Amino acid sequence: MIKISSLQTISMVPVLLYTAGGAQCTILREGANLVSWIPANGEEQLFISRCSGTVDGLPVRGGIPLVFPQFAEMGPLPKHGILRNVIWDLIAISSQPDCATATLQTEFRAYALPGWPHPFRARLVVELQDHAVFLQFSIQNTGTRTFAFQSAMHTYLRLPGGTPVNIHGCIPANYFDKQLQTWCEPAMSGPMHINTATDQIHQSPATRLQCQAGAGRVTLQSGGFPETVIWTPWREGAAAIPDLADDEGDQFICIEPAAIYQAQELAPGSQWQGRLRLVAEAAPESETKPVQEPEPDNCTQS
Ligand code: TA6
Repeated sequence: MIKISSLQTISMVPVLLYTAGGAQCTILREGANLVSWIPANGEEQLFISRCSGTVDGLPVRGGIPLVFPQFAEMGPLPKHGILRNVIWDLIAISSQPDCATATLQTEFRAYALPGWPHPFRARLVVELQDHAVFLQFSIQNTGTRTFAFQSAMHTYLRLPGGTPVNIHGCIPANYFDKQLQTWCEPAMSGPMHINTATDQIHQSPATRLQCQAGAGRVTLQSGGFPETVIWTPWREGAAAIPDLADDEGDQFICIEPAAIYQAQELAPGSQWQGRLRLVAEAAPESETKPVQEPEPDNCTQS
């Protein structure tokens, strides 16, 4: 039996959701991070590094960290902003046979943080169904001045290590390549094929993307985010990340609905919403088998 000995311990207890059909997910109160999602009759879909927590001050490496109000190092705040490290309150939880929902919230007062003078309320609603999970992330401006912000749902999708990834459904748009530090034009057509370190900010939304690796396929449908980040360090980039094991670089890909170059503005009293629905399914066999070479023609001309 687990003993809860203090309020501090209670605040760290993760939130678990289940459906009657057997799906389950886990949300950490630290960062309101959805660190595990196992659909009914399925496997874990999200990646968590086994080195998470080994470096002081770094949030969990994996799950779906929420980025706000700054993306990466594009401002004076800590990398990816301020929500990843705070303890969120669980304000509601409910369960029906086919669906379970949790709502977490955190509030910041004005001038609580150097570099960010604006008060706001952040809320995350997670709704679990048998084969899907839906996240609704909202920010309310509780102050008296309009502010602009960047945001992302930094979704770490788990991969069978070493398997190339195909992303179907990308809307062609210019992208910023963070490795090359330059803007690029979109590829002509077809799925995006990834088997090497990649770090790109695409100027189009993840309206309906399918990430396929091996036999698994996850569909992402986002709303409210105009851009999409695609990042994986792959094998070659793992060693540079202190809280990632050297063999974990090709075990995840981050596909992140985002608002970065197209920052969002929020007037006093108003609310912005970003949404992400993930659906797990097995890929059709034709997409998982390697393309067959045509059989040699054994016919003899008569
Ligand atoms: O979203 C992609 C990215 O900005 C990458 O450039 C990479 O640095 C990644 O995020 C991880 O950031 P983190 O702060 O979690 O190490």
